[in-house]
Amino acid sequence: METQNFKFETVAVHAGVEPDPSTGAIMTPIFATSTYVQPTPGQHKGYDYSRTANPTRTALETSIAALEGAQHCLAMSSGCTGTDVLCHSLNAGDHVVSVDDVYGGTSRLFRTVWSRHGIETTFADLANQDLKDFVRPQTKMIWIETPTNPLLKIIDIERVVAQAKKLNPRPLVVVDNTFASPYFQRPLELGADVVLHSTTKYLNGHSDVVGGAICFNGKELKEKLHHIQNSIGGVPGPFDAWLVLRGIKTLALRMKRHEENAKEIADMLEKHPKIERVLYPGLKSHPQHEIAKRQMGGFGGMITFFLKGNLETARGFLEKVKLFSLAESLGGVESLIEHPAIMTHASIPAEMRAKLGISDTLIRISVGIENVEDLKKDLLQALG
Ligand code: P1T
Repeated sequence: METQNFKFETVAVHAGVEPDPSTGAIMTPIFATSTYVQPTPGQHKGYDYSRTANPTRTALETSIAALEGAQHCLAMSSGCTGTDVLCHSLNAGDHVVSVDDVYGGTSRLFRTVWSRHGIETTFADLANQDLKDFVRPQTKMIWIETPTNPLLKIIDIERVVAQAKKLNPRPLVVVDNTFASPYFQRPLELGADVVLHSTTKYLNGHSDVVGGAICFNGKELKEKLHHIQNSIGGVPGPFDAWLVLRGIKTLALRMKRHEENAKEIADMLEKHPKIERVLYPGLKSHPQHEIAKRQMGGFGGMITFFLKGNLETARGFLEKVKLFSLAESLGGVESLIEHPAIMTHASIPAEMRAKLGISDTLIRISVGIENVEDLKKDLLQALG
C-alpha cells in the first residue's frame, strides 16, 4: 500500500504489507524458501536466491524505509552486521570519526576488526567537541549515535551534517537511531545519509529477535551496499524478518508508553537521595536537553544514572531488583536493567571507559511498558 500521505501510526501498521495475492492472507507469509523456480534460465519474479532477496524480508525493508522516510532499506542479520556492511564500503587507508560513547560492540568493531584492515577510527565527543578538529583528508565516514549508549548524550545531527557537507571529499554521515527509533527521530530528514538500527531493540520490541537494518536514499548507494551484503551474507531469515514486521505494527503505541513511564521514573530517580546523577534527555538538567527538544519528537525509554557508593553498592542494587530483569539489550516491552562497565561495554578498554565516565556505579535501564507504579516500587525497594 502507498503510505506516503499517512501519519506514522498508520505507516507502522500498513507499510510493506499487502494481502497475499494467492490466498488473500492479510499477514505477509513467512517465505521459508532458499530458492525460486525459474521457467527458463534467468527468468524469475524478482527473486532467485534468498541471500539476495526474500519476499518476507522485502516487506520488512519496505516498512522500515517508510518509517525512516528513506527510499531504501536493507534488513540485516544484526545491528552489528549493518555497521559491518557500512565499514565494508570503505577502503584501506580511509578514516572514520565516531562518537566516543557508542555501543560497546560498535566500538569493538572499529577498534579491533576494521583497524586490522587499514581503516582507522578516531573517537570524539561530538556532543561537546567540533567535528572539524578530528577530520582528515581521508575521512570517509562520520558515525553518530544519538542518544548515545550508555551515557545518553545528544549529538546535534544537523550541526554535524552541516560540517560534513563542507568537507571534500564529503564523508558519509551515518546515524545509529536504535535508541530513539523513527517514532522519535528521523535522521534522514535532518540531512544524514544513512540510518542504522539494531532491530533487536525497539523496532522488534519483544526481545525475541536479533536483527538490524540500514536505510538511505539513492540508487548508487543501494547498488553498492546491496552488492556488499549479497557478497558477504549477513541476511535475516524470513521468520526473524516476519517477527520484526509484526513488532513494528505496535511501535508507536509502545514508544509512547516507554516514554511516559521513563519520564516518571527519571523524575523519581532525580529526587532520590541515594542517586548521584540521572541522565535522561527529557530532564531539564540534561546537558543537551534543548537539542533533544529540537531534534527529537520525544525522549525515549532509556535512562542512565549514577548511584552514590561503589561497585558493591551497584551489585547490591542490581541483585535486589525483581521486576526489572538484569540483562543486556533494551527496547523490549519488559523492563531491563544492566551494568554497562561489566556487561554491554566490557569490550571497551578500562582506561577508555574511565575517560568516558562509564564507571562502576553507572546503571542503565530500559523502561518497559508495564504499569509505572509497579516499576517505581521495584526500584525504590531495591534502593532501600
Ligand atoms: O546486537 P545487535 O543487533 O548486533 O546491535 C548492535 C547495536 C547497535 N547499536 C546500538 C545503539 C546498540 O545498542 C546495539 C546493541 N546493544 C546492546 C546489545 C545493548 O545492550 O546495549
